[in-house]
Amino acid sequence: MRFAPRCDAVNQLQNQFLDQWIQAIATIATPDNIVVCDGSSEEIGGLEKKMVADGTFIALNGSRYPHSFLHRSHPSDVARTEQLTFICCEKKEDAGPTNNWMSPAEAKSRVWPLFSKAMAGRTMYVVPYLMGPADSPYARVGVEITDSPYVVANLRVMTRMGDVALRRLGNSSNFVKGLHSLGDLSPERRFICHFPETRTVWSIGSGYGGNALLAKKCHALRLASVEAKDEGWLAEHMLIVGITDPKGRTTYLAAAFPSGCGKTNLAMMIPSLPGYKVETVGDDICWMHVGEGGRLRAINPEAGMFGIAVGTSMKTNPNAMRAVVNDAIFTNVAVTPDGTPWWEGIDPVHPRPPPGTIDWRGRVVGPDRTEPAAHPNARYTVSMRQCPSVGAGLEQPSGVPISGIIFGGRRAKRAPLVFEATSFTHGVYVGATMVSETTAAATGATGVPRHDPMAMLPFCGYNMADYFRHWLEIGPKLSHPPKIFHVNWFRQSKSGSFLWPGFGENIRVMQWMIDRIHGEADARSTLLGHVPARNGFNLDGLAMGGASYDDLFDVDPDAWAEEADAHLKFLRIFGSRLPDVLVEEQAALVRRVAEARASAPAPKSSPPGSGSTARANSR
Ligand code: OXD
Ligand code: MN
Repeated sequence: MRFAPRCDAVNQLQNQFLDQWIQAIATIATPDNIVVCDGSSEEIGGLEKKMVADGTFIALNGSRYPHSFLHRSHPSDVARTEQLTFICCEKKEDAGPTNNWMSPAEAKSRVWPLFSKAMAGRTMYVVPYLMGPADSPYARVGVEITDSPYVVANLRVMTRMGDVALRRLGNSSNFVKGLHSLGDLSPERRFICHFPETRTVWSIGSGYGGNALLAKKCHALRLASVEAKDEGWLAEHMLIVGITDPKGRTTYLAAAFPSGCGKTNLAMMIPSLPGYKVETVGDDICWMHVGEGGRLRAINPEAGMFGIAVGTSMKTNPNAMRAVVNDAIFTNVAVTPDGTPWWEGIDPVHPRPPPGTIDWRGRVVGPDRTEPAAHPNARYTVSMRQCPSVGAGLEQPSGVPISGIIFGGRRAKRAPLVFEATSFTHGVYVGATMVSETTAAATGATGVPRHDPMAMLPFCGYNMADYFRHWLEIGPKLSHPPKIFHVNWFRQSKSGSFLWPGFGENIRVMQWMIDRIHGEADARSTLLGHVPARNGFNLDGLAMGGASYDDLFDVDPDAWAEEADAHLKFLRIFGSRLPDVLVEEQAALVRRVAEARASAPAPKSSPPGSGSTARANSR
């Protein structure tokens, strides 16, 4: 039998709750050593050396990518595994029909034993972290125990980690307890279990970011969404961006897109229109409170980005490219013979990797190879502070005021480029009935349309019917509610090309939204809500390859009749727990569809036609 070492550093913590928990875990997991991380550069330097020595990290070209590393994961451990992710609350109905549920008792008998001796021969790292700016009343503390030094290195970038978090915690028992072990990395023994009632996470069998960096999806979304419901705030899968327009006004918006649909690109877009400036506050997670003056105030709880590399280039996201040239961790990218990271789309002029490139699995890419060299979900981890467009909002303790909320899906058809909800309640309906095509960020088939309400399907830690109700209850608390919009950068022509150029041109859509927020832009009413008026949307100087205003904004009543049926079918899965008002909104949509059908001129407007914008991963 192995005995866990006592951790002297823990005794110095003077937090009996943390001390007891660490000792309890060590007794079960039997690590060889325990290290309580302070977040210092000496500490991370030592860990990096160790990881380079044992092959966990490969140092990249030190002059082109100083202090940057490549990590190759196990080939079966490359994305979030939603089917192995569980909400372990006492009552199944509190997890709701969109979550996998496991009772706490079952988790104790099925998952807990997997931690037994799981850290034997390994070091157990105790990683205190703070979500949110150090001085923010909205910031929260968590502690992740992990046996993965790769996780420690990532958490150091993604959160405010180490002493800063311990100082904030003091003697309190108020912290999220995350326990993570790589286990044997077998998908057969992989579980990501969330216990909202005890603010605990158990994750075993995966080193992948979304499964293993417990501060991120597990704490800042799944557990925080439950806390937010109980306490009257919102924890959302949203970017936060500030846009200063030529009039000198800065307007902050939060935007929910499913994983891999371009949140990072929008958060740090370089606007194509003169006179506009973008300030990046967050690229993935947003915590919003009802602040003074009845406005939503948003903080980004994270300090770094865990972005999708594939498709990122100087053309699609120059700010991300500039952010990752030093102090970055790359996961599952390819590497060129001179030690620089490479991925599909990095250089639109040279789509093939240079000769001698090594793929994400460590194999040389031959000249006839058709398979991608980087994994489609290859990632970079980098501090938000390295992003050239980062703004002071990132460190603003009270957050930034949110004037607009955007919901966005990836839809080849049906959803127009942008529309505005007619009220806060209608906006909640629009978010609740969002549909988007799946991407490589989660395992499983890609390109399959699915309902992903508010981009929170994989991240809401409780019954989504209650989540919708919570959103509906926030509205009346706001004397300045945000306007709510829906966007779709991904609409395609009949020939399968994107109709909208996306990226920096998205500022044109933001321009219309901002002008709407300030009561200045014209709109046309449709069965979905308001779309830009024909002469109220800025297409000046835009090469759209023959696509027109109608192609972008056409709303086909026949297609939306089918959509409305699909909305109802989806909403019905929540049974009597669903707020009635959402069913009423669906009935109102059906009525508007019928009116539009009755008044539709014959023949119908032409379907999206000949646009020829090049394909890209996310826009
Ligand atoms: C992410 C995701 O990593 O949503 O942000 O999967
Ligand atoms: Mn995400």
